[in-house]
Amino acid sequence: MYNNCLNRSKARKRGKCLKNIFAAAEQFIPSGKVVDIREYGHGNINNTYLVTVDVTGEDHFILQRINTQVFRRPELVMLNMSVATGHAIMRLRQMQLREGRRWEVPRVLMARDGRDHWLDPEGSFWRAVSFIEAAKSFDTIQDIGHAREVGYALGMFHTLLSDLPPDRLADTLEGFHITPRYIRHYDEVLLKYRGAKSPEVNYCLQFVSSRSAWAHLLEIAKQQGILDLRPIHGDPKVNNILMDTADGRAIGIVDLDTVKPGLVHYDIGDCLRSGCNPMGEETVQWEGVRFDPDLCRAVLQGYLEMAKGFLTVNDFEYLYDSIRLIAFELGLRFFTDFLEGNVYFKVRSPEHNLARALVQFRLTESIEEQEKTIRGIIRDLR
Ligand code: ADP
Ligand code: GN1
Ligand code: MG
Repeated sequence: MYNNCLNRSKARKRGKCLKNIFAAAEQFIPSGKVVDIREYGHGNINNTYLVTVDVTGEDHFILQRINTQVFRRPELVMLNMSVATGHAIMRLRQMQLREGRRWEVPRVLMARDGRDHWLDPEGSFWRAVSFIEAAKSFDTIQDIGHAREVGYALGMFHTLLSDLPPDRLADTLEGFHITPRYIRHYDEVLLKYRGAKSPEVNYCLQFVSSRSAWAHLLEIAKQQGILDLRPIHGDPKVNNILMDTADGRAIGIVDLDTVKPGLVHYDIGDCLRSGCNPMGEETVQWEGVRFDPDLCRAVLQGYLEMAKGFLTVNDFEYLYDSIRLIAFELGLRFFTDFLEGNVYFKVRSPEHNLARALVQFRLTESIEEQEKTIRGIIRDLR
């Protein structure tokens, strides 16, 4: 269940937990007072808070308790964040942004002891980042213009890191986006599953088994040297992309915990599976989920406007498969987590991850049904 103490009910536990959040927030302000703390955003992994302080000029910041069940080496997450943001800021200074555009990079804030994080008495890992003002993120794609900006944001991010040697980044989450590893884990979990086999569970079981051989293709292309490792974001879904509240243009991308060496295909696939599903990944009406080709064209147009220059012929060859694969992979990750008893993603009910898996599998089917159209869009934009 959502393990967030601002809404946790057990009074004693909640009291202790609140004390830790306030204590954590205070670590990241050199002077002044914390005025308010509230939950922020809808991330599935960390606990995120917006902190208001009475310091003029810097009146808000983002405070996060890193989920160390997921990120076993949070110090590496912080190291990557500082390498990636440092490089992006340097590149940004050399770049001419188009008229009227802004691009913001979240900054790591230091704790009073000069470190980039603070451990509370219970051992929780807290970090703070600068708040990007006058910006908003959406959980679902709003329209064609939004889709184009979401693509632009990913293209901008890849451009800013395109000359950073990937080996300067650590692997913060081993196996992340390595689909064959998710399949192996799924097989192990399935052997132990003793729960009910409802029609929905059976649909998912069938769905995975009919696609698991194909799911190795990006990793095979990587091993064969057809696709190269580059710095990637890892999680460029719609709600990690911030839009300017004044003009609706993309101004930044947050959630840098999964920045690491990887295939840009993981990012492109993730951005498209998220940006082309107008019903969103949390809908309960999974049967109505559809991959929208017009949104796909817009996201890719926005992306390629920035990134076309560094994509190779081979990169283009694998674009369609990466869209299909990352939707499938996320469905598999949600479904495995459901079978395993919800140990990874935050959930609101025991069936939440099953509902999310159904959405991604239906989205995958819709991508498959429209293969010709999607390949046509990619061909047109090359
Ligand atoms: P999680 O890893 O749990 O997804 P995120 O880092 O994505 O956590 O933060 C959750 C949400 O908070 C984001 O989707 C975004 O809307 C908002 N957010 C995060 N960092 C910032 C920031 N620096 N400025 C403004 N909003 C932010
Ligand atoms: C998680 O943290 P958040 O909500 O931005 C997950 C992504 C999934 C996403 C699905 C580290 O992202 O991989 O695509 O949920 N992040 C991690 O909503 O596993
Ligand atoms: Mg997030």
